[in-house]
Amino acid sequence: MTVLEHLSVESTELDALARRARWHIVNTVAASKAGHIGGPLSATDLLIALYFRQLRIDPANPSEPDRDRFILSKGHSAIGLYTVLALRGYFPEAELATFDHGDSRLQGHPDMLLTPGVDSSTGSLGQGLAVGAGMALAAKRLGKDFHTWVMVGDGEIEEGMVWETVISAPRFQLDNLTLIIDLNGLQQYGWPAAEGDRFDRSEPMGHVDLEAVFRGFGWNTLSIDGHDWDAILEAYTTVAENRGKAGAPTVIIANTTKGHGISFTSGTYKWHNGIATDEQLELARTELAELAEEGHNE
Ligand SMILES: Cc1ncc(C[n+]2csc(CCOP(=O)(O)OP(=O)(O)O)c2C)c(N)n1
Ligand SMILES: [Mg+2]
Repeated sequence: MTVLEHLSVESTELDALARRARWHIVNTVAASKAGHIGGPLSATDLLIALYFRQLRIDPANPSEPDRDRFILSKGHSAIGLYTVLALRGYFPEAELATFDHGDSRLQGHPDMLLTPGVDSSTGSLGQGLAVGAGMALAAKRLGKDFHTWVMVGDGEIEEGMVWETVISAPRFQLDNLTLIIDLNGLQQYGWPAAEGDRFDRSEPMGHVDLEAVFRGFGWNTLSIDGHDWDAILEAYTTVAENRGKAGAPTVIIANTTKGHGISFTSGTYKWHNGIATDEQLELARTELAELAEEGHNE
């Protein structure tokens, strides 16, 4: 029988898991010689907390109809999702080594037809929130109480399609839908040289009061530090407590740092993607030294 429940992993263990995940991300991308770094690293803590504390899922039954859903709309951060899915038990951590190989289940962007635990194929930015709203609406119509979570990037929300759903979701009273914005202040490139490299978190949404905008469209809003376990867990708990009561969808605006957790990748668009050298890998390993000794799925 399927058991759908969330885990109650302590913050200290979440931290160890996040370090392990960050090591997998930088190491796997280096070994596969392709993939993204900065976006997966800014999202790691949010994803670890979601999968180890919040989602009601059963890795042994990835298609269980009543499971909570998660859509990584910023699909280029696939290696971040695969890493967390592996740690959570959907497939062996060793399989991460096949990332982006032609015959692998772990393609460069998530494919729901290939990878256990992936609820929607993504990669073309802007689409995931609309898919998630469809799932949330279906849950309402079918009388099911699963929750749908979607994560977007801050560059991604420049896509117009995102806003079609931001406008419509409150009209359907989708209080079973939560959007996480990974507000890392950077996207793929910096500003043109004439304007200088700003590195001031002002790009791409720095001039927009996102909380006010979402509130204006009828959303519940939470704004947090996306690398602070207490803040993340409190926000997720608030969402859980409002389940079926909030009357409207909720957005968690998570202030993060692109490339967080490793010194040379932190805070720069230049590690949006990239292959670490052997020396850089060694440095990353040292910095993430508190790696959990044993995996959860080895
Ligand atoms: C429709 C679309 N346009 C362009 C791209 C190429 N692309 C991949 S990642 C990226 C930048 C995304 O920035 P952001 O949403 O801020 O993501 P993060 O900072 O979390 O990596 C771009 C332009 C894409 N995948 N899809
Ligand atoms: Mg970004």
